[in-house]
Amino acid sequence: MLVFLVHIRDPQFYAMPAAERAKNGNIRIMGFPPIGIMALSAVLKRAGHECVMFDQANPETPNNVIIDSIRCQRPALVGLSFLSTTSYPYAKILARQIRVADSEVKLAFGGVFVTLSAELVKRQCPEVDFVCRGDGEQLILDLVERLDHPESVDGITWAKDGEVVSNRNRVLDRNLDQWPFPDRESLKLDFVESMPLDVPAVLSMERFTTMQTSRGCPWPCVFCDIPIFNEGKWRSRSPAHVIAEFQHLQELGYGSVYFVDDHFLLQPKRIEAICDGIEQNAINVQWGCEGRVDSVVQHLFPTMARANCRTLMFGVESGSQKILDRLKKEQTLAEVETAVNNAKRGGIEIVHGFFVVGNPDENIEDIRVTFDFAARLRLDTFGFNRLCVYRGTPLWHEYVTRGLVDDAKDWFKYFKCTEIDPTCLPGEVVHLERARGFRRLFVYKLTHYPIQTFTLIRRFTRFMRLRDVIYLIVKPFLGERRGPTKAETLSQAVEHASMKSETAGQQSRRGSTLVPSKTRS
Ligand code: B12
Ligand code: SF4
Repeated sequence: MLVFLVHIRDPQFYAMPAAERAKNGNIRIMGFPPIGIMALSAVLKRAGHECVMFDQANPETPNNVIIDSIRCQRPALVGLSFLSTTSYPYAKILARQIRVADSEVKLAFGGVFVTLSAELVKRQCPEVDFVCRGDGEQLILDLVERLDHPESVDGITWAKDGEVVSNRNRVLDRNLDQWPFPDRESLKLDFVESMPLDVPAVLSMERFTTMQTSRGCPWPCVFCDIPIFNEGKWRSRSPAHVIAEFQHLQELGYGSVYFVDDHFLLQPKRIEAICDGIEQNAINVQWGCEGRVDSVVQHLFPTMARANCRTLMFGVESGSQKILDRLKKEQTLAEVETAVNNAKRGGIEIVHGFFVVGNPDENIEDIRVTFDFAARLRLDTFGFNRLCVYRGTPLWHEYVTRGLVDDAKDWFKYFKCTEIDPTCLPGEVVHLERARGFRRLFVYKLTHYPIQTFTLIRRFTRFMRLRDVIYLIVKPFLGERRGPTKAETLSQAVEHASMKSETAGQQSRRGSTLVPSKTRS
C-alpha cells in the first residue's frame, strides 16, 4: 500500500541558512528534521508498504506540489503530522485542499496536539478521516491494514454513521527497541544544527539529525503536557539499541545529533552504558540532550562530555523560587546553580538554560531577579520565551476553572498567558523588562565571563554570516517587534476562512524565497 506522510511546519521554526546546497545535492534547512514521520516511514517500509514523505520546510514541496503528487500517485492514505496549536491552521488548510482535489483518499492527523483534542479536531476538520492518538508506530500499521474497517483500530477517532467516535486508547508500548531506526535518508534535505535562540545560531555545518532514546516525563510542571501524552510514564530504549543507531548515523556521515527526549538525564546506569558504548565503538558523532536540574546523574557529566556530549539544555524557567513553585517545577534555585556548575566543570561545552517570562503571579522584581540569576549562572546560552498555555496542561484546566479560557471555544487557540491571565504582568511590560534584562545580562556576561562569551561568539562566526552574528548580538538592544506573529493570528482566529486562501498562496510562493527565521517568541 502507498502512504504519503507530510510534516506540517509553522514557518517560524525553521530557516534556510544560505542559498547553497549540501555536497550531496540536498537542500539545507536550519531546524529539526521531522522525526515523527521519519519514524513512521521506517515502520511502514519494513512492513512492505511504500511511503513518500514531504516536509513543509522544503521550499520545493509546497502544498500544490503535494496535491499534484497525490493526484498522480493516488496513495491510499495521507498522514499529516504536526506538533502544536501553531501548525494546526496550516494542517487544516492542507487537509481541505487535499479533500477538494481528491474526495477518495483517506486522510489522517497525528501528533501531540491532536492526541489531546481528538474529538474536537475531528468535528472541526471533518475532511480528515482519522485523528490518531498517541504513539503512531503500531497504530499506522493497523490502520493501513484496516482502512475501510477502522472499528478495531485502537487509538483513532473517526466518524461512524455520522457520529464522532473514539476507539479505545492503545496500551502504552514499553518495548521501543522493536521499531526500526527513523527513515532519515528518503527526504532529500540536510539539516543544519542551530540553537533555539532569538536568532537561529548555527553550531556546526556537520550533517545534523535528531534521535529519540526515551519518551515521557513523570513531573507535574503546570505548563507541560508531556506527562499527559505519556500517561505519566517514562519509557526508554536499551543502550545497545541506542548505540546501534549511533553507529548507523556515523556510517551515514552524520556528525551531530540532538536527543528530543523529554528527560534524558533520568537513569544513571543507562546513561553510563550509552557513554561506554560510544567510547568502545569509537563513535565520534557529537550529541546534545536536555533534562532536569535535579537529575541524579550529574556525577556522569564528565563521562558524557568524554563520550562527545557537547550540548546540555536545562529547563531553568525562572530565577524566582516563588515562580518555580507557582509553575510546580519542583526544583530549587540551588539545584539549578549546582547542575549548571556540574555541567561546566564536567566539560560540557555548551550549557543552555530555557527560561520563561510572563508567568502567573510574576511581578517586575521576579523578572529582574530572573535575568540577574541567569547572568550569574555559568550558562553559555539562554532562551527567554513568554509562557503560553496549551490545552490539556494543568494550567489550561486551572484557566478553565477560573473562567479565563472557554474549553469549548478556545481549545485550538494559541494564548500567551499575559494576554488572558490578570495575575500576569501586561505583555508590554514583560517586553520591556525582557529587553532591559537582556541588555544587563549581555553586559554582565561580557565583563564577568569574557572568555566564555568570546569562545561562543567565535564558534558562531565560524558558521554564520557576519550579518547574522551582529544581529544576534544587537537584537536585545533593539527591543521587541510588537504584535502577534502571523501564526499566532492564524491560530487565534475563530474561523480561518478569510485567511485560508492568503496562506495557501503564501505557501506556494515560498518555493522561490529564502525564509528568514523568527524562531520562538
Ligand atoms: C523537538 C520539539 C520541537 C522542535 C521541532 C521539532 C520538529 N520536528 O520540527 C521545535 C524546537 C522547533 C519545537 C517548536 C515548538 N514546539 Co515543540 N517539541 C519538541 C519535542 C521536544 C519533541 C518532538 C519530537 O521530535 N518527538 C519525537 C517524535 C517521534 O514524536 P512525534 O512527533 O510526537 O510523533 C509520534 C506520535 O505523535 C505519532 N504521530 C505523529 N504524527 C503522526 C501522524 C500520523 C498520521 C500518525 C498515525 C501518527 C503520528 O507517531 C509518532 C511516533 O510515535 C516535543 C515534546 C514531545 N515529546 O513530543 C515538543 C512539543 C511537541 N512542542 C510543543 C510546543 C508547544 C512547541 C511550540 C508551540 C513552542 C512555542 N511556543 O514556540 C513550537 C511549535 C512548533 C510548530 N508548530 O511547528 C509542545 C506541544 C504542546 C501542545 N499540546 O500543543 C510539546 C509537546 C512540548 C511540551 N512540553 O509541551 N518543538
Ligand atoms: S520536567 Fe520538563 S518534560 Fe517534565 S513535566 Fe516538566 S517541563 Fe515537562
